[in-house]
Amino acid sequence: MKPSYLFFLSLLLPLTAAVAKAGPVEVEKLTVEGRVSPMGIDVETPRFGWQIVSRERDVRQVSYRLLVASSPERLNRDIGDVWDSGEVRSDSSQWVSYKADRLRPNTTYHWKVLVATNRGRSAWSAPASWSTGLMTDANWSGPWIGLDALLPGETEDLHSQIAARRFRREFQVNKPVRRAVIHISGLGLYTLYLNGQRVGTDVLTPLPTDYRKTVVYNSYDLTALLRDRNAIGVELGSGRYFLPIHNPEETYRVRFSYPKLRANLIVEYEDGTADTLSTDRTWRLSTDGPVRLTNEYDGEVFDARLSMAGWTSPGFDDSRWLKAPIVSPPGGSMVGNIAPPMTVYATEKPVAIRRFGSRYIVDFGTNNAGRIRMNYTAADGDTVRIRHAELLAPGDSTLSCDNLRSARQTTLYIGDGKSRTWAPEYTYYGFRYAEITGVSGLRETDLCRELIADRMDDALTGLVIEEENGESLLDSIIANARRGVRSNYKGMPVDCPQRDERMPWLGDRTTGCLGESYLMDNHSLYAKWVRDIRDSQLPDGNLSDVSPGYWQLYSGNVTWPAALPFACDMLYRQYGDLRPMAESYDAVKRFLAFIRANRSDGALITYDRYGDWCVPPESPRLIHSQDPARQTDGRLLASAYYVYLCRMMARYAPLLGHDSDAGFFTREAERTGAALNETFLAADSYSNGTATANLLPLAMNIVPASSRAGVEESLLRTIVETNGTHVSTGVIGTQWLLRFLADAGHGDVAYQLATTETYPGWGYMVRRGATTVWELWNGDTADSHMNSGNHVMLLGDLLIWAYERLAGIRPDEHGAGFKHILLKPDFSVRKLTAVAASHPSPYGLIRSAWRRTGRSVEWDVTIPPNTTATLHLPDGRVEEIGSGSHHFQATLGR
Ligand code: RAM
Repeated sequence: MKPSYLFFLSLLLPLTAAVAKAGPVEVEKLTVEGRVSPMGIDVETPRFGWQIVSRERDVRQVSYRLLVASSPERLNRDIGDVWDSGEVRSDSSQWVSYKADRLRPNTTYHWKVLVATNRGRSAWSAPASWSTGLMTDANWSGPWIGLDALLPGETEDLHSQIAARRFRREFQVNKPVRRAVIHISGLGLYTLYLNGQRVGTDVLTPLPTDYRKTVVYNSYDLTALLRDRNAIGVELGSGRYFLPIHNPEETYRVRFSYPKLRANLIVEYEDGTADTLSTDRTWRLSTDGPVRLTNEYDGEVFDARLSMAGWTSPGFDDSRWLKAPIVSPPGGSMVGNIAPPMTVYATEKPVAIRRFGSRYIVDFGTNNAGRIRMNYTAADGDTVRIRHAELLAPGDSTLSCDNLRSARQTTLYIGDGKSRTWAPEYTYYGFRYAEITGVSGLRETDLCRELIADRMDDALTGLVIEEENGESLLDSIIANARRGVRSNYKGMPVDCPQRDERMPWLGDRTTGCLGESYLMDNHSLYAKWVRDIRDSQLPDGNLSDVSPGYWQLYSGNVTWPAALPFACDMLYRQYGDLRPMAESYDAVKRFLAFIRANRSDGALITYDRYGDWCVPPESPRLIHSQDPARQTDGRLLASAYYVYLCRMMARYAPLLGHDSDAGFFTREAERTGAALNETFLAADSYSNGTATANLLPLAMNIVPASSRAGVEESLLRTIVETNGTHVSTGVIGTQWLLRFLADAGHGDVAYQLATTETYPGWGYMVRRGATTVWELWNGDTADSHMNSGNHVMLLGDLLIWAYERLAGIRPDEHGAGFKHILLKPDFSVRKLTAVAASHPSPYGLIRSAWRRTGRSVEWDVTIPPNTTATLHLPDGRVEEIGSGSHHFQATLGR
């Protein structure tokens, strides 16, 4: 159900209720590296965070004391034998670094914290814990095992197909066990079983990386599952490691190798001794299981007749299985649990099932990404076929698969007459519709759709917008954005979840990552992704436009790789985490040096690869406009982004101890900005006067003061007069559009652009039945070969504008992670009567809800303890507030 405006008003109640009986201040939501109780992380200096809860107002932390103990008992007795921070006078309650002896691998640590505030002291928080992984490659034992060969029936071609590899190993436990943890990675994808049970609820593990550089592994606590006699079973699917599309001529596709497994199970006994069980030749391997063929794009073939009942339990006869061969390692360093693995985050019933002869067309009501789980008994030898698509063909009785390109998106299930629930394990599909054949009768209870994405908290990230005459179309647009963003999170942000691409294109997320952070807690995903991007860097500084670099596209353009510094900046701005930028600073610097050395002529940056990708074209069928008047000079795009990035580096240099770089980057920005103006600015308009050409220099503050008003007028003319207040921008321009208009006092124009129901626009997509965001403004009419129904790149800055300008919530320039908040809604939009939103910041929930009646505005805000805010009232007053809930009334200024 959609939250209402009143719901947001009510959000301040639980805060008070939670502490009604306790003292004035409490501490909760303890995190390590931004995550609640993470397991198996390899961070040497983890950082702690906590939230303060209080019914008092204006609460500020004065000091904290943090204890880390080696056992819950010690912690309970207030003994920090690993680390006792002592009382530290500081208002930091996020990203507080561990400062004690080196952490041990494969160890659980227990911690708690108490704080003193200006309103009193808290008691100790409830205890929390985290555990370390193996920390370094050297701590791993045992080789990788697998089968470096294709078997009969397997192929490595345009539709590569490989059967799942199954591994098993039995072992005995003879002494009382204190703790048993397995550290495991299976490439491309693995599922882990112990004693007949699937371990955990993660799916599509491990997270995707460039396996030559980084291999992610996961750690699972198996203590409770161990018996005297045990069996481990692991199954491997191909994922991205065994190339789903192999075309020797397409050398940009990275070919890794065949599926392989590495695991270390460490059993610690009560008597203080320990055993490590590692993958080696004593493990058994079989390719005769039911998962006959796996391919992320094409799907999976499951032959239930080959089920091998009991293969993950002790006592199964594996005497005919192979002794697992030792294979070469993938090459990358092992990195523990870098971000939470994916999971099934929602299960949905179909909204309609229609029968056409022997075929059933199932409609799930919305476009999304996941898989169908069947709860259907197929007769022995019968094949159930499930095909998936985003669209129906005209007539609505068959799927329209043209926009999937070569991806088959098909599950085949061959029955054995037994009842079981089944779903493909090593793929996901982008779809709204499915066609099912090979079943006799299909009821709603026979199937469901499981939605798959990274684990992320998206509670309390709502936004409600009311117009004079009721609901705003913007609510539907944001719902579509939310669905699209989530379905494209696949351990990396991919461009689309359906066709034979699903690639982590950088440019799609440059600004997107910031907007997405208002919909869900995307910190870990992007912290992981910036590492992926760094992994792709060549010695000369160049970065691939796709990272992890499954496609090696080193075009050396500026706008796509800009996602690296932009994502680092987002992580600092939204979460207060400076480490991603600290770790990427050098990579960004080298990238900018590469651009300067190889892509410039004088001060101007002269090379660009994608232009203002996907502007609305001149004809409805076209994917890319051929009309030069709609396109923006690539030199302008590249130079403007270069200026922006140099300024960003100048801002971060002193924060990261590179003070001497600041001057250099400032000069670089000035030089290139001046060259840009010199080359492109004439008669108060840049270049050929596209909206993007005038917008970028304005939004990035490159326009000389004397021309600002004129250029702004040119931009407004293009938007309003030439394009009838419709977007005319592509992926690049749209990243700046709405925010600039709102900030320049054209809130009504921004709102109209965002909500217009006629082509082109996001509202148009909604009116045409879209339930996600299209790749193309003309996604309903354009050629299908590059026309995904579920891309998020055209969102541009829409989400940022909605949360930061309409609801008015954003971190202040000097208050990274919402330590200091800027509350500044754009009350000027005439059509709007009320906006309410909440944002779960690292410090706690921020809420802003305003309503306008005539010229009078009522505004309720709440900010969490240990934050402050500057608040801009509609009558021009500016107030500084402390934590708690505040009510304001004001009259709109002129
Ligand atoms: C398309 C992708 C992506 C975009 C690139 C340039 O193939 O889908 O969204 O970044 O092109």
